[in-house]
Amino acid sequence: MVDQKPLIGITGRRRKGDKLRGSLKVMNHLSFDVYWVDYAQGIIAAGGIPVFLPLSLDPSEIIPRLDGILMSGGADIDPRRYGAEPEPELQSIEPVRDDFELKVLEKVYENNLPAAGICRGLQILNVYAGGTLFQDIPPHAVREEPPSSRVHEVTFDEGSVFSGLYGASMQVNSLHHQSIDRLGDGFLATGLSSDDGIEAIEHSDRPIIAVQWHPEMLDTRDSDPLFQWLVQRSSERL
Ligand SMILES: [Mn+2]
Repeated sequence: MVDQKPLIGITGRRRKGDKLRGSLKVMNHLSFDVYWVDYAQGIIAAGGIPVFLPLSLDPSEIIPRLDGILMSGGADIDPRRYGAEPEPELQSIEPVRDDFELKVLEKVYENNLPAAGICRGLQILNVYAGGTLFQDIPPHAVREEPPSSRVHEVTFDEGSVFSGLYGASMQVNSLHHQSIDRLGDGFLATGLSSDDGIEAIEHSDRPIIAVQWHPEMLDTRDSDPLFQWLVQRSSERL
């Protein structure tokens, strides 16, 4: 056992200055990479060291030096990435981020790095593996309540990674307006909502799991099993 904490990369998003409240007007045209703090807090609480990944990095230079990766939440993925045309209900997209994250996942697969996905993170993992998305599923976009509100149940398959982490079922928050339609190659849907939505996936032979809800926004963030799983699996590489 090496007495060292694993380095866990976390993806973020890009914004122009005029989209950031409080940014000086003179900086309106400048780009900012932004990251939610809660993902990093979850990793820190589980014993890992979070590393925010700027979108300009070449993934082939950084991914082999990391021990694990967390694919975070964010905007819709460009449907053309999974062979579909944009529907009217599609919300904002970030092609630069799509491009970066798909290259990150190429390197994650090459290096067999442990990975966890949250919300958009689950979706980009699915798209990378050849799956598709529903572009709008309004009942799951519960955005009028605090993001920590547990609004529906997820039931986990017996014997899955998730039943080992969370038990037979759990109540989760739900902020997503998209979800998995066709599952990507190698993934199993092992957590479902009562309306048969895919809420949790795990890879059949890689250390990759992902959830559609937001554990980092729940009051259980600092003891959440998803972060513990990621830090544990990443530690095994040290
Ligand atoms: Mn949901």
